[in-house]
Amino acid sequence: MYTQSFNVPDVRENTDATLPLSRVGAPDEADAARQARFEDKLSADHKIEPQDWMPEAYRKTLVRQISQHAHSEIVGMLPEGNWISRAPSLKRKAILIAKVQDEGGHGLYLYSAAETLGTSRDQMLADLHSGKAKYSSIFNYPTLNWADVGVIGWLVDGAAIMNQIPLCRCSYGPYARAMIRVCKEESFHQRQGYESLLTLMRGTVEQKAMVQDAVNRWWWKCLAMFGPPDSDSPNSVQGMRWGIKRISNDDLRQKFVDATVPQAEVLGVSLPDPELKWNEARQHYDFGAIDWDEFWATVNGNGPCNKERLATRVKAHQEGQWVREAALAYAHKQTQKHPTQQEAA
Ligand code: FAQ
Repeated sequence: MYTQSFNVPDVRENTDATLPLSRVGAPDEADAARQARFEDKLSADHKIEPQDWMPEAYRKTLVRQISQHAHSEIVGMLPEGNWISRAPSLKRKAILIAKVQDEGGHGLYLYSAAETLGTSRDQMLADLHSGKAKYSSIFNYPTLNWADVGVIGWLVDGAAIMNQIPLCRCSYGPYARAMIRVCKEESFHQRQGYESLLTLMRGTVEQKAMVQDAVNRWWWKCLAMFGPPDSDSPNSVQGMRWGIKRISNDDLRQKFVDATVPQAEVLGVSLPDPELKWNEARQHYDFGAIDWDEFWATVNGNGPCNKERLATRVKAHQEGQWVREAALAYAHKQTQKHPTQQEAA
């Protein structure tokens, strides 16, 4: 699996890049000054931009997180995309097409943000297609009925927004700016999902049962989306020190539960957790234990749909080869025809 932990060697100019920091001797003055400027910017809550010096471990961490995020967006198109041809009305079909297309757009903003760190999109996609790169666990579960589409909007997009709002304040400028637009669009996704479920809950007994069944299947998976408990999260401490992560996995999970329980009440569905209860002393909902074995099995490639999702992505990429070639050939032709215009652009 794709694992770039924070303890990668910190590569510095004019040093043996293969040695970890502890073995390269005292940093020279220029290094110390660059590191100090970087730290000062973080302390002042200023953004780090692509042209700025940054420690190699910070760069790698961002490439890891942003590329995983981008992969999640494009793999995340598949479970809902499965329902485009079976949407129950023209209105629902148009909304769903727009939503799935938005997710593709999010992938593109995120790949572009990651490319500013010096890793090519081809490399990131190769890592996804070879199974080396991670993407969100949530997209390895099947969408079995139409209510799953509404529940993905309500709960999966809801969890994604909860996680992504703090990323709008991430210390890396291009990621933070991409997140602002992504969050606005995710907010529409969440509302459309909830509205679709409200409509079903005003329908027949069968439609209500379909919603409850979908909620039962997705609830625990959505709680796991926020990542392992803080005590088992190897990347959190440094990610927070660098201002990449602003709120911990457990705190975001709690915020999501607290925000979602009242929404479930309005909708008229129950959440499948007998231990879910308001805790007056904590002023939060208590909730039951997440099955972390299942989460890790899914993250490690053994969820119900991992193989299918990856195969679909690889096939789409291969079948799109001629489009990429045609676009490159067209761009090349335009450069030949109008060299000055291209330069000006
Ligand atoms: N699935 O130490 P931590 C969406 C991995 S977008 C798979 O806590 P970190 C939109 C983690 O990578 C959803 N792997 O890691 C949409 C790490 O492995 P590594 C995606 C997971 O980075 C909606 C290891 O476990 N959102 O839904 C998961 O500090 C509807 C240890 O974990 C983002 O990517 C997981 N759920 O925190 C699209 C947001 N959780 O890399 C279509 C940006 C953890 O060391 C339809 N990412 N892992 O080998 C983040 O905020 C963070 O990366 C976390 C993980 C919170 C996901």
